[in-house]
Amino acid sequence: MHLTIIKIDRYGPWTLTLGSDRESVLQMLQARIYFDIQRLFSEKHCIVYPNRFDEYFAITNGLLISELENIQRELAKLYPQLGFSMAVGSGDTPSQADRDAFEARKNGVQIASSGIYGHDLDGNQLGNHKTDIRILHIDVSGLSKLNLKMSPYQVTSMIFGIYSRLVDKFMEKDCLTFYLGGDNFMVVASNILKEEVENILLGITEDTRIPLNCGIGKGKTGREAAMIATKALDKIRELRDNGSHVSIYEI
Ligand SMILES: Nc1nc2c(ncn2[C@@H]2O[C@H](COP(=O)(O)OP(=O)(O)OP(=O)(O)O)[C@@H](O)[C@H]2O)c(=O)[nH]1
Ligand SMILES: [Mg+2]
Repeated sequence: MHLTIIKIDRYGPWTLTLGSDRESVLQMLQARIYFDIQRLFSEKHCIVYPNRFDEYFAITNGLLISELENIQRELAKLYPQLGFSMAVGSGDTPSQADRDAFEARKNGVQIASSGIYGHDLDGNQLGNHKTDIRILHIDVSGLSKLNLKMSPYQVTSMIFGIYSRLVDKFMEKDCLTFYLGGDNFMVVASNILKEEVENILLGITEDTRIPLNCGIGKGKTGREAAMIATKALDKIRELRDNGSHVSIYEI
């Protein structure tokens, strides 16, 4: 699979130039940048996961290098005060792709216009459309009921506890977990078995007493895999409405 990690260049030093009354300005800017990055990649059937607000992971299977260059140019036009570099990584698992992107950036291997790093890629494609991407969409079952018993901040603490456990457990399986807001997480997975997913989620529920549901989807592009994972999650809700209790559903 192929991942592209987009980074705002020299962001730290640049933030200092705004003076001390900068935090609200930075938050507004980061929200806008995330909007534009998600928009530009989504138009090309990729999905982006935000990573610590100043870095973004895009699932870029099937994207052309030229399309990546176009996105980079668009971002430069929208934010002339900043620079955006991209590191492309590939691997059999999401963790390997993350590692590969990291190495390419570290070694300064530029594959296209300045600021796009990567190792050997198959032609002009950032990935092979034939390789399926697998995404898990995980969410808390019945968060609304918990909202009646817990304060907003208690809910946050609970959600972050789950996030931390998901990150650790799925990292052991070479998968990357992202928090998407509310009670939603997506795991970029490779060929992890459904039983392994089940064991991880049951373990977390045992620790936290919080039930989790998980939809699993496969697709040729990031957006397609995410869409099918969400469809699978919605199917669990539909089954529940009809009286059957299933917590993992794969399409
Ligand atoms: N990012 C994202 N957030 C969502 C999605 N659906 C719901 N949310 C958020 O998650 C919160 C909880 O919604 P639900 O998960 O539908 O509520 P619930 O009571 O847990 O219902 P069930 O999950 O069906 O048991 C909502 O308030 C939204 O903030 C989604 O598909 N993606
Ligand atoms: Mg929920």
